[in-house]
Amino acid sequence: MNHNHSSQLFQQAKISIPGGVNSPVRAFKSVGADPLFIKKASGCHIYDEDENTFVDYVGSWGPMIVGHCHPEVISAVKKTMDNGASFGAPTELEIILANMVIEAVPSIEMVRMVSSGTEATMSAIRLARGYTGRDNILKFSGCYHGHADALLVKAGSGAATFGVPDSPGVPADFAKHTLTAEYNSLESVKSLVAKNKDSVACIIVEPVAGNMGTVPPQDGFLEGLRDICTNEGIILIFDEVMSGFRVAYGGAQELYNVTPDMTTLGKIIGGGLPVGAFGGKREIMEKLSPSGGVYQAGTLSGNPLAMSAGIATLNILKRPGFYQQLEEKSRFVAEGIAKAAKDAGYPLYSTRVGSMFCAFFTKGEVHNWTTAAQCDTAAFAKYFLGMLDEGIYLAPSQFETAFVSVAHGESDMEKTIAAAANCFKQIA
Ligand code: HOZ
Repeated sequence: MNHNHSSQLFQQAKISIPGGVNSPVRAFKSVGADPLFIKKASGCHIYDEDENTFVDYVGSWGPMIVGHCHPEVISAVKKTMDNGASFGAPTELEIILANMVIEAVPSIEMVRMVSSGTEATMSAIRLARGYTGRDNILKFSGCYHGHADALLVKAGSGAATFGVPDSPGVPADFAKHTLTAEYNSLESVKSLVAKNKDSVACIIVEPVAGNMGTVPPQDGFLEGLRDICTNEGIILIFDEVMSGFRVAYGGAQELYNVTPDMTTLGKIIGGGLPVGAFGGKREIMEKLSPSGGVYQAGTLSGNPLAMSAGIATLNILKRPGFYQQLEEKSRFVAEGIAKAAKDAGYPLYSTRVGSMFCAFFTKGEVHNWTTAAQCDTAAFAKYFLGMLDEGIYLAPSQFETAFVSVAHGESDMEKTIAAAANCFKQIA
């Protein structure tokens, strides 16, 4: 497969853009290749600048649950654009999307829109600190909550992929209030909370971890966090930027029936346009400026184009049978890949929650960052490059999640499984 044009563009990009990319996870650095430059996408397919077509399991890192260029989303955005791209003033669209989010997500009584997941988590933490009057926060190794200083501590996603989970540039003084526990280990949480009695403002967790590969919560983990937070006066924040409207319409909190105090959202609620949101109990949210004193703001917050793309997307998700169909497709492709590995005698640990899945290149089980980090990343790189050559576009890192959309057709998924079978045979 020819990638000449993409490689030329990458050389050009590197002159003017650090590392040639506007977000590190887009670089193919950890798999030893140049990134593809994408020209367009439609349904579950993306097309690069060399006229190659791929079945896409990145889905813009999560938002494209209805597929790329869904006609209803396109038409909603075009209609809104005709009236103006941004006003820096309230619009009715913001109320409509806010109400849809409140109706869908059990923990959210009020919500504020922002422009990215990073802004959502950063602001949610400020609010939790302002509300409780406490400074410490607790997160989990391998979880990624965007790139705010206090959260770039033992972080997943690109920070883990490139081996800098604690980023240079974050002063030790800023990171000292971030406590880090082991995902799926209530013991590690209890011990930190006990050592930092009455000083932990919030526990922030990906209820389905999606930034160290896909790591589901083990039975009792989320319930245990809920109990600890309730007993200790700690705000429980579910970071559902990835899992929100993805693993169920009401997110992981609906799926696992555990209600946090606050929730962060992004990705799907913007239908592919830049968006984020954080919400929760009214008494907490009302502490936010201008009703309260905790400051947070943004020129493009609640942008009309993003709101209309989000509303159109959520309207599609609400249709009867949507999640059932997505579940069947996701099961088919994820189980097909796992079986292909087994048939080739290749050791793999497969995980899936709804349309989020991962093939971990390890013999052992993966329940946290310690076990995820044991994966054979060199074998993953071979698999990634083999799949790319077969026309399958995966995230270029072992420590990311594959996303299925409702636009993935049977032939696309059969092609994916056949490609995986070839790759496993070659690397076995
Ligand atoms: N959460 C996404 C990756 N795991 C973010 C994408 C990005 O960092 O660009």
